[in-house]
Amino acid sequence: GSDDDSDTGLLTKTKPKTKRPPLYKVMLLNDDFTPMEFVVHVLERFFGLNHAQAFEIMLTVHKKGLAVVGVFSHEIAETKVAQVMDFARRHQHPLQCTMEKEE
Ligand code: NFA
Repeated sequence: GSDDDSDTGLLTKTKPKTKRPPLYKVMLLNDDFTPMEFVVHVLERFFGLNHAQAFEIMLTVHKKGLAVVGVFSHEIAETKVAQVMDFARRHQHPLQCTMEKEE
């Protein structure tokens, strides 16, 4: 709305800003060693995808080098990345999962 500036007496517009928190893309990166079935399992287990959706995204990562697997708040994105990285490490697969702020 318009606010009266007490110093200058000028009317200045102030934006009615309803600030939304930033969202983060969680991405999976391709490598030559992690088995395809393991990636599909990760996508089902940690991202709630059905088998067909998980297989499709796994193939996109395999062919394109990476894919966005979900968009979350900072806290949820960090948790997903940590869960995937820990699960991959425990199974001795080099699968990488990263997050990036959405533009
Ligand atoms: N490129 C891997 C393979 O051929 C499969 C893979 C897909 C790995 C997606 C990581 C991410 N076994």
